[in-house]
Amino acid sequence: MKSQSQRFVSRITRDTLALILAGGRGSRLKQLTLWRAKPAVPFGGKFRIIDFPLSNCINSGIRQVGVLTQYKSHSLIQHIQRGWGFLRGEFGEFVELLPAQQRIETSWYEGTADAVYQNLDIIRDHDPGYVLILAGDHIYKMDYGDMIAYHVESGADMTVGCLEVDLETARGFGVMAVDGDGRVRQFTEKPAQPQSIPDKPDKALASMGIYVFNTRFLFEQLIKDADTPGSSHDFGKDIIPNVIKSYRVMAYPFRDVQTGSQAYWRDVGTIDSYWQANLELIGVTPELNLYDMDWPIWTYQEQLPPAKFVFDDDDRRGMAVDSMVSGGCIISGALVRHSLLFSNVIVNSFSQITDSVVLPDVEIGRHCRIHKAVIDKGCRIPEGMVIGEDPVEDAKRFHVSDGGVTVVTPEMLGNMPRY
Ligand code: ADQ
Ligand code: ADP
Repeated sequence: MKSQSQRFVSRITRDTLALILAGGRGSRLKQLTLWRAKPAVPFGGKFRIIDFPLSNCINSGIRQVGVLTQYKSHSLIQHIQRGWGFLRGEFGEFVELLPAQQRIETSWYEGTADAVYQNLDIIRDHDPGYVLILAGDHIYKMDYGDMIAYHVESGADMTVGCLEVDLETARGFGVMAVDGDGRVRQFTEKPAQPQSIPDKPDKALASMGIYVFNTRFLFEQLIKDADTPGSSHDFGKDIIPNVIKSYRVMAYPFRDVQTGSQAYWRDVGTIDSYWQANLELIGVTPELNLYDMDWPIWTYQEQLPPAKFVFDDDDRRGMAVDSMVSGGCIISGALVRHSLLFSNVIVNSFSQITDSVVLPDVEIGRHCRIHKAVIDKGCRIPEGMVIGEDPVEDAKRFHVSDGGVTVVTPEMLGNMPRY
């Protein structure tokens, strides 16, 4: 039987509309976001990044979700249409696409606040008590019910999800200072000199870019911001620094429910962090457990046959060790080591893949050596190609990141781009 507090949480999550901001490009992911929005970037063997906040909503009991899209949204829209249509409309459940469509202004979405403002009439129509605003481009597992309950119990007008990060990292975030009650007293978007937490000189309190609002309060603030000359219409730059002056804005620390310590949360905003976060998953006990059936990550899945490891004609064995290999893959007479293969990757004889992330629908010819690389969706790697052994050579035809990860996209090989 549900306890009183579970009932309370389920009542407020049912009264919440989640809006996932999925319009940003994520330009630091370089060629991986040339043809797709960052939330549509494949992650973890069979998912796309947006599946994480979407799954968090579903697992938290939030079944009314709008996804705000703009930049290169084709693959994102297709993914959501194919994979996220299972909610029951007749019970008032939905995942709805909200592309920039010039409903109010004759412009595309400007900042993140403008993106929400331009959908005010749609939000009004759904009439939720609370609006949960999420970023579509982070990897984490979080029960939003706890955050919304905290928001309601603390009598807040707005609540900001936050994390402790290193001072250096904090420059890329909204950084806040809170008082003893957890109320936000200062907020600076991407400060050059982030302020540290009083008893932790090397840490700062950073915004996760996720917010709970009482709906009426959100409307008031968005309408006020829309009329403010010079505003960039962004939550981090404009709305939060403004509302903390006169309203109750609370900071909600995101922690691991079991351990109480900092929870797994990754921005995967750069090629290096993307490569690393994917490869971390293949460890024996990764911080992000995708095998946890209490918090499943949902996605659109194609119907694919199992991965197959075969001896080639010369009896050369095809194998993968210390790796994750998704459905539809065929490894024939080749060796895959410490790598993550997404769906439908074919690796031919005499080839070796190490420390690499290979996105879906890639074919790797014979006698290839690929090391420390990210191979984008749809690449056809020709026979004998060597990637990741000579950064100078690689930089001439591919992209090499600061951390020495080689990124190869179909266009660099003369193949058609895939989204
Ligand atoms: P940024 O990381 O700079 O800062 P931003 O570019 O504003 O984030 O994008 C936030 C989210 O909104 C992303 O999911 C992005 O895809 C989406 N988005 C961006 N512009 C959009 C638009 N015009 N329309 C629709 N969606 C859009 C923010 C906060 C910081 C916080 C970090 C945490 O401003 O305070 O610390 O997120 O990552
Ligand atoms: P990164 O994480 O690499 O910095 P972001 O997604 O944060 O990339 O976006 C980079 C910049 O592009 C931000 O200043 C953001 O406001 C802007 N931006 C976000 N979405 C869009 C969009 N749809 N069209 C144009 N510019 C955008």
